[in-house]
Amino acid sequence: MHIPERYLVTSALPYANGPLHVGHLAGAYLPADVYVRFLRLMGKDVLFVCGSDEHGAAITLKARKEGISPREIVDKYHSQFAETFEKIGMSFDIYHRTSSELHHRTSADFFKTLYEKGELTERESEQYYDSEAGQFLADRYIKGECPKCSFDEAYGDQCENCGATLSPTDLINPVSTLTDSTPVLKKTRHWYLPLDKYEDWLRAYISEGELDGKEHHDPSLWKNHVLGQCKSWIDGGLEPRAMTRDLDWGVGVPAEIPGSEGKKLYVWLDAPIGYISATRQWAINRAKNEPEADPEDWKKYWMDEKSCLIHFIGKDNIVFHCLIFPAILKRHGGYLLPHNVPANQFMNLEGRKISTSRNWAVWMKDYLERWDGMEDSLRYYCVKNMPEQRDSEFTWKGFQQSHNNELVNNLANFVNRVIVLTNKYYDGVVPDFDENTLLEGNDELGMPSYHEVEIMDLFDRLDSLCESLRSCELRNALKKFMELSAYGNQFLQNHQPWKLQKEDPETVKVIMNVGLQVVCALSIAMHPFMPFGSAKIRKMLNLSPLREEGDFLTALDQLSEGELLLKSGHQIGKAEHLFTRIPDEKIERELELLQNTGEEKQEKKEQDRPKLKENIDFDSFVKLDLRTGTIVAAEKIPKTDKLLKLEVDLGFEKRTIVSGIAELHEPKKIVGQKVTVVANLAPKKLRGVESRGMILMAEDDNGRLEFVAPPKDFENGFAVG
Ligand code: B3M
Ligand code: ZN
Repeated sequence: MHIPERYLVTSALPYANGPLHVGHLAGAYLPADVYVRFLRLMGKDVLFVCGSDEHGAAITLKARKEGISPREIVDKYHSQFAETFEKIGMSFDIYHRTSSELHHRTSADFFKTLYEKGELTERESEQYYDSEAGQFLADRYIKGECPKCSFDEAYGDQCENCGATLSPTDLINPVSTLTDSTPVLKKTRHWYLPLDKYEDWLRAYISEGELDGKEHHDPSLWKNHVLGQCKSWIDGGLEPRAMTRDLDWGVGVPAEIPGSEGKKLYVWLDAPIGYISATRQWAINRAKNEPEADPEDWKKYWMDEKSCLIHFIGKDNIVFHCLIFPAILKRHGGYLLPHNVPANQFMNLEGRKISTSRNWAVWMKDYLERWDGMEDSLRYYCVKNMPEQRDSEFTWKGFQQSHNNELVNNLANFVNRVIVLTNKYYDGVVPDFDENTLLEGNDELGMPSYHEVEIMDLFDRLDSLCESLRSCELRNALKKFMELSAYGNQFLQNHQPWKLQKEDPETVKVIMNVGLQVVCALSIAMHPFMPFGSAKIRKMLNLSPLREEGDFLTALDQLSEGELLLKSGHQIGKAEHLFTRIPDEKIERELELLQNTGEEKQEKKEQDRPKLKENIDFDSFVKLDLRTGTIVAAEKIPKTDKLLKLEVDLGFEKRTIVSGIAELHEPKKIVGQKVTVVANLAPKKLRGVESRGMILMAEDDNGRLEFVAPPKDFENGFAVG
């Protein structure tokens, strides 16, 4: 196993088709930033790249909706993203974009090499074509009924109701979202990557961490959910995947390839190559400014065996980074393959999935405006609740509590006490002390002094925190950080220097010196998580901000040698507010904004209310047989996200009814619920369960879904009409 000399770390390139929210931050950006800052503090050569993903059907779709060009859309979001990332403290070495000329060139060349090496197979297939719009339809442009759950708004690539992966021809009654017309199948030719042929080596790469029969990485360092997803894809059988599309926005297939006209690279081919073009651009930029730098320096990160490639992403991007991109890189040749892909799961918000279309999110842009100067608090809360192994939850109350109880009461309080007392007792000069000053009778010959014991303990704590960071267990590392601060507080509390100062100033010097070393250690360990706060503490200590050039490693070395981080005689600065309490009103305001007030929202509501359907005659209406009932049993249907199997008592009989409400209603909580049932709906099989009827639900545009039901004491089986 090689010990990496050099790291290339990437964060998923965000789609430039909508604003960033906290789920993005906690998923793919913050973890990478914490990790990268840590590596730099450990003296590693690390390059951190990202950029906007500016191609793909989602962008043209959005442009169409807003009646502007794709270029306008990507320009708007690209600059917004760059600003957001900068404000929240993302320390990218470059934030690039895939609409750049360099990227187009890089990815087109990549495609050309694959083509010339005979790695791509050309195939004819039938795809949906919108004759009215005169264009082939990307998967996202087609909607229809899901064959699995009958949801009638499923997309050509996925059903958002049951989560099934679909292809457009699976949809029942497909409709083009461009013109609402029925698309027709038309022949087209595309180039495919024969993933099926790579099954064996991909399996060895994922399961054993082997490549070409050699050890490549340690798979035990990969997250279980990442390995699990990859294995289940491989076990499900890999299929050739089209690498081109019929689109007019994207990277063109190189003109010298016959049949290239009108063809663009598939966005999932060009986007990961965006990591490469970003690295190239970084090298070019640097070579302009630094005489000894070379525009070819990017190759060290992508081609030198001593480098290590790490992708931070969200769980929906796993197959692309763990199977498809590695396959592309390997077949191209010359490039390193990912050594780890520490994907995160999703962060929910106040009990619901974050949803852009439903405006259920904490938008980064809003946060940065309304919570100016509190970037670290969000970083702290998002690391604390990072969806590392499973989905996690953002709540505004939780945010407030963690800020007030942990950052204010624990961390800021400790730092403040040490700085204030040092100024008060010693005019801000780090006190020297007598090694032999005894606190707890540590006076046996050859035994370390009390101060030495404390310094060793500090070393152990920092070392263990480093271990967690090294293995990318960020929640754990943050916990250890807060424990160190809590320890500092406890230490002061135990010794009460403010009571001791009069009668035993020599002992107080030892206590305060230890306290100062802990504050200095905190300023270093805090830096990956909360770089702004770290700089503030450094200023209070009258130290320069960390340079991210091995500063943590140096501190550990010093402590292990018994050397102090803050030398006696060093003059510190004055206390400043590190964090201040968040009042309830501020949180209530956020909750209100989230819960739909504001005029803008009301307006949106009018638009979002479903359009009235056509009139029906009375006879059609009376054909409906609506009855009162009670849910008597409920259970989730395995392997679905939304479906519940319900037993409903209709008085005269019990029925099995399948209902798509599992995400919002827990089975055990709805037993006993009164319901209204469409009792004469023709039976239908859903996921192997025959559903006999339908439960009436009311849904609003916030995703609230409630039972339309008679009162509790109403008997079952009676007519509703
Ligand atoms: N833009 C998908 C996403 O934002 C995609 C990531 C590309 S990483 C190469 O979820
Ligand atoms: Zn479905």
